[in-house]
Amino acid sequence: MSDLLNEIKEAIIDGSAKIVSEKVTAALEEGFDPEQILNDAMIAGMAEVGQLFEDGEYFVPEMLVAARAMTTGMQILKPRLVQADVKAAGKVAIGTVQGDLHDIGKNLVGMMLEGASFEIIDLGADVPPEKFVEAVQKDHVQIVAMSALLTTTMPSMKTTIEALEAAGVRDQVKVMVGGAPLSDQYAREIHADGYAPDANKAVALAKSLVS
Ligand code: B1M
Repeated sequence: MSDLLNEIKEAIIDGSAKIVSEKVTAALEEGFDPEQILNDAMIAGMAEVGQLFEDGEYFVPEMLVAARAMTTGMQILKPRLVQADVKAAGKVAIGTVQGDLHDIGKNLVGMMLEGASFEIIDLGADVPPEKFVEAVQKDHVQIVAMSALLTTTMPSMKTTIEALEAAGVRDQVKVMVGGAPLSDQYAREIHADGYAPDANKAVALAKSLVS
């Protein structure tokens, strides 16, 4: 990997938003592909942060500053990743499920969907089932997109799908799910319409769900 990408990765691990900002800007000026900066440097850095947490070397505060540094880098990359078309491909309500505060993956998926001309209604993190239901009823979205990063919050996806059924709107929307602990099998078990392991596949899935 190039020195510059390595420096971005290290700055994510160190949680230095300032260095991430400088180096991502420099990498773009040098002509690096935004997706390469994102995947090879930034996401790779976050994976390492997760490993350090698992190994007991990092704690929540370190994860938090790394997340801030990641968000800073994503904001710089956003205009290059998102080149929205005029016509919306469909409307998506996206959120991280109840009890879960991890929003970086959700934001990334939202950003990529926006880049693929979807209109995004971002419900944020820690979203209770009724908020998703409300988005279907009031905003008439075609897709409900749920993210979960914790094994303990995955069941909230099932609860949300049940809430959509109880409100009588399940047939009006497609439900897609994603997040590190999820799998295709889990998505089928909870009767979601699709699962995507990463942001690019989420775009392909959303397109197929509305086509
Ligand atoms: Co936490 N955390 N965290 N954390 N955190 C993880 C997830 C963990 C794996 C770390 C570890 O142990 N190795 C672990 C979960 C274990 C488990 O349940 N299996 C964990 C834990 C335990 C916790 C706490 C419980 C810690 C504690 O308090 N003791 C706590 C829970 C708080 C809560 O949510 N209630 C907690 C807190 C936090 C912070 C708040 C400090 C911070 C989040 C800040 C934020 O998001 N604004 C944080 C962070 C940063 C992480 C790690 C290090 C990084 C997550 C991340 O942003 N990755 C994470 C370790 C790891 O992931 N290796 C960890 C980068 C992001 C781009 O990837 O989100 O996976 P990801 O998204 C991907 C795909 O999953 C997919 O596409 C994205 C792009 O490719 N995807 C979708 C995601 N959503 C999708 C939706 C789709 C489709 C695809 O369709 C709708």
